[in-house]
This record gives sequence, C-alpha cells and structure tokens, in this order.
Amino acid sequence: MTNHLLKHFVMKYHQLIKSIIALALLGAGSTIFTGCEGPPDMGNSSAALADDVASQVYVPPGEYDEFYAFMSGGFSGQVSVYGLPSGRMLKVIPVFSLDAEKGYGFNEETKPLLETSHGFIPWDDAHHPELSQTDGETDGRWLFINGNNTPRIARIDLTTFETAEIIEIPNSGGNHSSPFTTENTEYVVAGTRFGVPYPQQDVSIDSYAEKFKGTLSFISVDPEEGHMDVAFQVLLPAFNYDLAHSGKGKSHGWTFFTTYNTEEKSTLLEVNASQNDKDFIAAINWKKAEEYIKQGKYREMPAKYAHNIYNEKTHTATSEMKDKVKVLIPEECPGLVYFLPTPKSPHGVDVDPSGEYIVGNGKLSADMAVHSFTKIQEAIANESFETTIDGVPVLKYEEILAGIVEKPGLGPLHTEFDGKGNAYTTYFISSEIVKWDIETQQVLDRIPTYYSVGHLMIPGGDSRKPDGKYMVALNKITKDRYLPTGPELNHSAQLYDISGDKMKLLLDFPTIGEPHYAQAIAADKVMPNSKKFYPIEENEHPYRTVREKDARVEREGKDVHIYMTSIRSHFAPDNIEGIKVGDRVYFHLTNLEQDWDVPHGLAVLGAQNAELLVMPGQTETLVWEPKAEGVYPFYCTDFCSALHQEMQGYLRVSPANSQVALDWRLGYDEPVQ
Ligand code: RUQ
Ligand code: CUA
Repeated sequence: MTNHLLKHFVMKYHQLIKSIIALALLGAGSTIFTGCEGPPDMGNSSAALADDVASQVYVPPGEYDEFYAFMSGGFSGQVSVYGLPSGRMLKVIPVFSLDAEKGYGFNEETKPLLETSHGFIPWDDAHHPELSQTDGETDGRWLFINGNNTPRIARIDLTTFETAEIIEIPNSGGNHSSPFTTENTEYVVAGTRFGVPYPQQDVSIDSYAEKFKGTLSFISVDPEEGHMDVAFQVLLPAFNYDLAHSGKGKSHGWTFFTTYNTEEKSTLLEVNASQNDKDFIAAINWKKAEEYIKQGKYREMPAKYAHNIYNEKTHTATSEMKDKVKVLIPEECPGLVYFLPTPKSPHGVDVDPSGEYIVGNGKLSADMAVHSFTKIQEAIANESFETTIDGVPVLKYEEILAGIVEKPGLGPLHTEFDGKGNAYTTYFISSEIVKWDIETQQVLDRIPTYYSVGHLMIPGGDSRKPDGKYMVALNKITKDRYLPTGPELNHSAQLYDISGDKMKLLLDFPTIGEPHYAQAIAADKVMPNSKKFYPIEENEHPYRTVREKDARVEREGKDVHIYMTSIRSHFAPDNIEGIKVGDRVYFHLTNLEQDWDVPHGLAVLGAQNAELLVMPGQTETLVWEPKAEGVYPFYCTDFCSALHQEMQGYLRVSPANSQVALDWRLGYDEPVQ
C-alpha cells in the first residue's frame, strides 16, 4: 500500500469513528449501545477496489442496463429511476410534488392528483417504492409509494412511468409503514406513524394514552385496473407504527407491522419511547379480517379522504372526496391481531422468501430477533399468551423465536434476502451491511458502507424470488465521496456484487432527495410493455384537437379557449389576436406527433402557473391570465427538430374595452388549414 493510500484510509477511519460517535449520541439519546464490535474492516474502501470492478458496472454506450431501480426521492416527494449496474439516471417520476420538468401539478390535467382533504398539497415526503407482485414475484405492472406527511399511497403505471392514482389514508398521521404489498397485490398497506386522536378532535395532548389511537389500513388493489380503495382499517393502541411487510408462501394472509413508542408518550420520544425492553410487531391476519368484513362485523366510521385517478384516455385526473371507512376493532374480532414482543424499538420488519422467518430489526437492541411463523401459529393454537392489550393477545417472546443474530452490528434498520438462504442487514450506526444465514443466524460476512446506511435493496429482495446478484445500499451521509457542493450533499447509493461469498463494492452514485428505500426489477419484465406514444385516435380529452385544420380559438365570456396543435416544427395557430386584459386564456395543446420521444413544450411570456411538456398524442392545458396589454411570444421548450428554434408564435393582448376582433392564423393571410 502506498503512503498516500494509507493516509487516505487513516483519514477515512477517523471520520468514520467521529460519525459513529456523533450518530450514536444523536440517534440513541440516553440509551447507549453496547456490544461494539470495533471498527468495520477497512480493507474494502473504494481506493482498494479490484481492477475488474469497472467492467462489472460498465454498460457500453448503446446497450441497456439489466435492471430498472426505482428509488424514493424522500423529501423531494418523487421517484427516480436508475439503470443497474451502471447507475445511470433514467427518469424522475413526479408523484407527490410539483415538478417543473414535466409541468406535473402545474398543468390543469395533473392538478387534481395532488388534492387531499386538506386541499391542494404541492409536496410531500415519499419513502417506500413497492413493486406489484403476482405469486410473490414482482410482475412489472405497477409501482406504489407512500406519501408520509399527508398520508397517501400513489400508484405509478409502469407502461407510462407516470403517476396514475393517489389515495389518501384517513385517520392517520405520518404514513410510514407503507405501502408494502401482499403476495398477489391483493392489498398494499398503510399505518399511522403518529398516534392521533380518534376521531380527530380538540383534546389535551396529555390525553394521549386514552384518546389517541393508531390505525393500520389495508388498501385493496383492483387486479385488472389497479384502482385502489380503503378496504378496512384496524383500530389499535396509539403506538408508533414504523414499517411493515406481508407474509408470503406459508405466511401469506398475514401482514406484520413494527411498533415503537409502546410507552405511548408524546414528548421527548428519544428518551421516553426507549424505555421498554421490547416493543411489538403487530401481526394482522388479513384473511380473517376479510371474513369479519363479510360478516358485517365492522363499524362504519366517518372519514374524509381524497381519491384521485388519472385517466389515460382523457389525459386528465379527477379527484373525488370519500366520507366513510370500515373499521375493525380487535376486541370484537378475535384472531385478527397478535402482538409479537420484539427488542427494542424495531424499525424494519422483513419476511424471508419462504415466509417462515420474520426479522425484527431492533434498532436499539444489541442482538437481532428472528421470529418463526410456524412457532407463532403454534403459540396461537395453544393460546399461550403473556397478556392482552386492548383485546390484542401478546404472544410469549421465547415461544415464537426462531433464533437471534448475536451482536451483529449497531443500529440495525432493514434486511433483504438473496434467495440463497442469506439475509443482509443494514447497520446505521456502525455503517455496515452484515450478511447472515437465515436458518442458523450465523454472521457470514460484513462490509462497510459510506456512510450511515438506511435501507438496502436487492432486486426482488422482499419477494419470494430475489435476484441475488446485486445489492444497493442507500446511505444517508455522503461526506467526502463526491466533489463538495456546499453545505448540502446528495445522498448516495452504493452498488455491491453479492453473487459470491464475499460482498464486493462496485460503484457509488448520488441519488435525488433521500432514497429511503428502492426496489429493482429485471428490465425484461418492464421494457416490452413500455408505451411509446398515445394513439391520437384514442384521445378523449374534452379540449383535444386531433387535426391541425380544427385548430381554433373560442371565446366564452372572459374565458378564451385556444385549441392548439403542435407538430414539428410549428404550433397551429401561431398568431392570435383579440385577447383582452382580464381574460382567462386556456392553451389546450394537443401534440399531434405519433412517434416515440417527440414531446413538444409550451411556454408563454409572463405565464404564472405552468409550462407544458406534452407527449405525442396527448393534450395538456396551460392557463394564462395576461395582466397588461402588449404582444406576447410563446415557444416550444423541448428541442424537437432542427427547426425547434422556429417553433414559436405571438399572442396580442388588447385593453379590456378594446374592439379588436378574435382572430387566429398559421401562415400569412391564410386561415389555418
Ligand atoms: S425508513 S432508513 Cu424506510 Cu423511511 Cu428506514
Ligand atoms: Cu417542438 Cu421544439
């Protein structure tokens, strides 16, 4: 090793130790971790990458990646799509936040997608992308993701890579444990992170333990169209519900949610929610729930929540407000919920591909508990309960344990599986990933991450059929990995080869926002279904213009509707007169192109609420209210042909009382043809 490299390592080592101390103090409050294994093995730093690593991630120009990876944007509210193994960014899909790049949430057609019971919300915090599954395998049809702040679940259509639907989750605060799917996408789930008064009301915060509740929600997904509905909610104590995963194989029919703050405190949680040695995993038998619903054993509760659907034919979203929800109460529904004691403030809960092992990632615990589904069933059959909380039996910890992973690392958060009998767990505080054997719970390998890894992802890693070739670590801290960019650094993903016995670091690449979680899928499950354009003959937008000769301008009082078309390289019409100050001008732009990858854009001088980016065959609307008289240029914002710079027009605005007649044209002295 050269001196230079050695220095580099020593520097890194010091930084790492500093981070560990700082994070332990920050993260653990007064609860100090025990069982430190010492610093992670430093022999795997990027500087020590083997020569063949570059070739493992090299995808030659013109060739495709093997996997699509969908990363959550965290506080950006979006999803970003990357190719693996190259780490190339392919697309940002706007979901819960306005997106200027695509006009999402700005144009009239997509605005309804962001409607909620609290009104129009232009941003949210998105955490967990989850691919739809059939028979426990990712099927490439849809991607779901949760809105964390204003509780919602979105469905993205993977033929268009666009947000197709958003449903709000009522009676919740902070939808974190979401939207993990069941084996056939019967449901995606949601759960309240924050206990909230139930029903919402003006009460003292001190009444937390008695007036606050936690709801877990099952959102049904229509098998054909994908449309979502709040099928039912389960009313539980006001614990914080953190993460979830559904059973598979033998445990199909169950969903598991982690809890913390079983202390039910409302202040200084870093101390007060870390008192109990064990919190719970709430195990819900959703097949049982379906029986209770059928028998009518639910209560219909008032609830206000928005359900928003984008229609691909009208190219327009609609928003509907719903007003009730079915609620199941555990006391009235025996066998519906059990609590599995799990040390200590578990974050992730992960179910291995066989469905037998349920891993509780106890983030404040020195060891990691692995529960056995078989033993859980036996304990339930024997009614071997420790106690009962609000009608929910608590199983005995020792009786349901498959085993423990002893002192694997500090601050376990999430586990994924490779389909070859191995589990991989992230350790936030010791900044490492540990590989262990699911059946024996023996640690097999460990590798440092740079730094502070949260989730990790193996393609199909939470399904019955993981593709155990690559693993991606999603790191919270990026210091010293990339060129500095001021106080804020992008978060970082690290790609590992997990095909052999030893994990091997291959690549770092920055991500957008905070990639809480990601999922990936073989490209050939998605690529063949990818849409290239929208057939113009199927366009049912009420303001469509499907032939250039139908382009026109119509006045209805103060509303002026411009039925505009675009094709390389002009708009029709491109000269418009007779608009007046005080008018509301609607540019309904239909892109007549019928070819892949030929969008046209539209920007108007002084327009205050949108630019458009219209896909081939689609219609979108920009609303403009001119404030002063003059002549205003508009132009195409997407470089669409050699004559893109010529793709422009003018709009004349006259005083409110002007007699200038409404007129439009394309080409001199000729009406639009
Ligand atoms: S979180 S780092 Cu999924 Cu929002 Cu665990
Ligand atoms: Cu159309 Cu540039």
